[in-house]
Amino acid sequence: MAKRRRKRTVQKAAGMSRRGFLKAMGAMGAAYWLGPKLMLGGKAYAAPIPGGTLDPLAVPKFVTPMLIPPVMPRAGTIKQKSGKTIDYYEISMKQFQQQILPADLPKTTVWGYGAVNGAGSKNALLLHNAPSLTIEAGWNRPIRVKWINDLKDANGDYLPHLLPVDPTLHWANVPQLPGMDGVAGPDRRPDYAGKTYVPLADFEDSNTQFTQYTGPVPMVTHVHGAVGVGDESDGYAEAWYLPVAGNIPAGYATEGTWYNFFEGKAAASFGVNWGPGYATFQYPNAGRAGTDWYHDHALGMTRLNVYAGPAGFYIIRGGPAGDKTVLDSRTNTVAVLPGPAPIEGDKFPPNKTYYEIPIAIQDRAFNANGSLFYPDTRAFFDGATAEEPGFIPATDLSPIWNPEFFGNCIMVNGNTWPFQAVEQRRYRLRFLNGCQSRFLILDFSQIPGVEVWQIGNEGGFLAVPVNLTALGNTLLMGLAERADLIVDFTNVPLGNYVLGNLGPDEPFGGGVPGVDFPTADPDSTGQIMQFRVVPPVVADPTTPPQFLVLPAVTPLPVPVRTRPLALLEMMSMYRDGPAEAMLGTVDQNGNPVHKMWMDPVTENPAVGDTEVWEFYNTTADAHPMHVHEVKFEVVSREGLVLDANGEVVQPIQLDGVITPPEPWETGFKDTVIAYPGQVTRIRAQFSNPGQFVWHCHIVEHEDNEMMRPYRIGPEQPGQPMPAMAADGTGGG
Ligand SMILES: [Cu+2]
Repeated sequence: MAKRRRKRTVQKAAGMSRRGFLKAMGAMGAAYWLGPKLMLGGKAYAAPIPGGTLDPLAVPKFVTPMLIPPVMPRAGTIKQKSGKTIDYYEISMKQFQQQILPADLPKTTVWGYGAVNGAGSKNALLLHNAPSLTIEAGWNRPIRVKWINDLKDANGDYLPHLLPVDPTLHWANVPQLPGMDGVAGPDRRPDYAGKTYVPLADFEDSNTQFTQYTGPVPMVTHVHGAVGVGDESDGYAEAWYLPVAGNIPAGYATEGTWYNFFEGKAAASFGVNWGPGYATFQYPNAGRAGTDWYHDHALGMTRLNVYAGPAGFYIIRGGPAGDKTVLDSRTNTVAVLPGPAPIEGDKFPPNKTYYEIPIAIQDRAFNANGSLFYPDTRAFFDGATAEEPGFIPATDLSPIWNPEFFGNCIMVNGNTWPFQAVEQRRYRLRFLNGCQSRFLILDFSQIPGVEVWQIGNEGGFLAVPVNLTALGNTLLMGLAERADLIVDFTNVPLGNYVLGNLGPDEPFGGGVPGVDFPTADPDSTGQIMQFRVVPPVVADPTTPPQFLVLPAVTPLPVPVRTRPLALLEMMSMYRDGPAEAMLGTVDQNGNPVHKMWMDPVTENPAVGDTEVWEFYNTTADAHPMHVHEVKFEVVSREGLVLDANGEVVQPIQLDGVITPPEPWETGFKDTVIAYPGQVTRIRAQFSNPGQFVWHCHIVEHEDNEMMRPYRIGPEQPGQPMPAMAADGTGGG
């Protein structure tokens, strides 16, 4: 299918100006999308962000104490033949109700993970929550998890999705509808030729119509940041599985394309048996100590599955880059970092005082009855309807999928706008941006006297502590990025203060808040949570961050090759709006080559190779790029030559303006912001053979072609072949 790129007028501000998807006002008008923006004294005020029937301004803020997630209980420990002891967990995903909104508002039906066997822990917390309990891992001590898909009702029947599933993407395709090649099977983009999309309420005739998918939900869990994990345990998007329900329709696939291959591999590697409704993964925890997280990764459904709730922290401690290796430069002895964090056996909700706290920030929207709101029509995004310009198969537009989604409420550790009491002392706060499409710019400047230092990111400790207060008291966080902060409230006057957000309520393209883009609505999404500063209980024993000597960062080996890769936006042929986001390669002449999920692997490092990957971003927006299996170094960024319309000139040319990594991008990362009009270079060593993925972590993008398989080492005997591409290629 021929595609054209959108033409747009842009201004270039340091190569990073905001040039979003969302310029076109849809036919539905201002009620459906961002209204005109008013710049007032450097602050921009946007019309309220649309969402469900619950007005975010009607949600009382700072009335709920922030939940500090306790620790996930173990089912037991297992002594391996090698003599190594591993921790064993049995964790299911279930549907339940949770008080996410303040207590006087309705509960919300969500999904979440929880332990179903606590035999290996005292005071085991067998409960499900969103976000879920924190998995505590010891460095180099493997963890084995039986992940159970238990999305069933009391009768044992499957539960349909809480949110509208678009069946026109390249998705799990549980009903095994034939793809463009006429072949039926899971993990395809169904061919709906001869049928017309209608909303669920209007669906009558399956011979001439199709609608959203309401069947059983596929799930597969990924530990984001896991290093050295086998591909069978990485949560490959085509290794999903359904719950064991009594009413799975005949002809439905109960597992994804790769499930059986990985089942055999897990049995051979670890002696574990998989069965209907579950898979058992094992994580070596070989990476540096740091803050990872786990969430669902099913093909074409990650945005919906994660939005429904299932996610949690996964913290690795100890080893050669653990807390005990941090020194105090004044004495050259082990430094004291703020703690404790929750430990196994602590209660839910906690009744202890913690000075080390993980904080997951997620955006959500709600209906007045408390249910989650997520758009069920493309019209929400830009007004495109079944009549104008029409949907797949008549056009290239998916009827339900939205290119981005911005929730109008901020949820922190599972509650909207909570508060946290903090003493006048130092805290260690591990932040995660777990939003859908929303880049966050945490703003500490509304907390007088606070001093904020960043000591870690996705790959554990930075090379040196970074004084964020000296850099403006803000911190940019792309989707899935983590920031390990020392926040010092010692000199903050007693009182209540808001942690703000200066990121935009729309796609992020870099630049200065309030100058290059309007900041988030100051009355809703411009606020994250409240800190209530109280007097200290005891003297603060922790080492001031300027005296912290962080463990040495060992550089990766010299790269053996450089891989130019492209970030691409596919504009609709029928409308001034995106049809999908894509990845690809860059050919020898500098021209991007589009690749779809179904195309054969193009990134294939040999085992042990170190490579530079270059993300050439030809789109209008920044994309947080995540590579599974490795932690990488950020090498540099460089501008691309743009034409008069602000489009990246093709063949691609470099403009020679090279910028080094930001101070908070030192050490190792697993997710990096690739700005528009730039190439972002990373360096990684690929040590463990297998089939993995790299993708954008704007989950709406990831679900619609902005994800690619990659393989370390040779093809594996017996591995599934990709479905044939529409042009007859594939199968390689
Ligand atoms: Cu993206």
